[in-house]
Amino acid sequence: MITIYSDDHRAHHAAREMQGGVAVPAVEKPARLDSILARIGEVGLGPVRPPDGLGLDPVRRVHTAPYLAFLEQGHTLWSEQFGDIDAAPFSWPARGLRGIEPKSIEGRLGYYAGDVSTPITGGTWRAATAAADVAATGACLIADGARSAFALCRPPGHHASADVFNGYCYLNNAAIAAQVLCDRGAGRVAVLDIDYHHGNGTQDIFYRRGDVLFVSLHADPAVEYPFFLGHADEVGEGAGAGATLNLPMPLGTGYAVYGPALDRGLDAIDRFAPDAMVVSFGADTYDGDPISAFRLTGDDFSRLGQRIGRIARPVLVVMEGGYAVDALGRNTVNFLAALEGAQT
Ligand code: OKP
Ligand code: ZN
Repeated sequence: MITIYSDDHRAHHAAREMQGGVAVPAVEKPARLDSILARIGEVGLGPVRPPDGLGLDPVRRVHTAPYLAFLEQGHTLWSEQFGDIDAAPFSWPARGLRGIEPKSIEGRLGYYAGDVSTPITGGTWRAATAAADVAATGACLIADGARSAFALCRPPGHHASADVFNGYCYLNNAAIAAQVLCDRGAGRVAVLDIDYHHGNGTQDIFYRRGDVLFVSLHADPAVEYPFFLGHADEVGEGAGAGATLNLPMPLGTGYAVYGPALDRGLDAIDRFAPDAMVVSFGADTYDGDPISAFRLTGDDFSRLGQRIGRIARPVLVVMEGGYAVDALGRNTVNFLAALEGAQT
């Protein structure tokens, strides 16, 4: 399987994130991709190539212009006031307040942010746009006839909506890829999100559309981030009614529960008969993940890949979460190799 990768992800390396009320070293860090790249080389998964430099056009198809302007300038404006440290919000337009964009950078951070754990650093814009380019390039390869491709990118994207950054995500790489597939002629695209966390951004972006099916397997939002979306009764609206499927599962879920849920999701995708598929892949469903509570093993990731590969559609895999850095390369490449093997 071909991998698309840009070294520009290193520009985004947040010093800290908030967990349990204190600032701790950020778990979404450059070493994650080093682990995956090393394993790709070890097992000879396939070639690794840079993105095409597609620019911001694919990004603008998914995100609003004011949001992109904010993301691009945000750290510079913040630094003029607070110095060269990572920018984070502390105030939100919660219930009872007016949701209009303030003028000050502090206010704008709260306006566009969904949480306090997604710092905007001096290199965030560069890394996030490179990640979007990696995903868009992968989508072009699929549109040009590849059976599979792997967009190895960070920061991740599935929590980011058209105009909200949260959950370590700024630009929604998987949504950008799905939109590229639509724009390149796919009549129907399925997004299968198997990150541990619900892909609230991707769901929101496609919620009212019937041409993009969104299927997500994740920890129950009643007890896990992102908390405010991802329940089973969210099924889409308007033209998108029936084109969202959420399969939340309890903390502690292992393969005995996860496998049958995946089959349900894949059945729905089969019925939808998409021209192509985007998999938002997170390895944070792993037993040893430091911020998650599912119990998949290294071998289970091979089983997931095999089941998804058997669906016999062109597949772009887009990297999302996974924070057990030592096992991340093995788990991810287990998944990719099994997926490709089941396709042929
Ligand atoms: C991003 B992705 C821990 C706070 C962590 C953010 C999680 C973001 C996950 N209590 N909150 O979906 O892997
Ligand atoms: Zn996750």
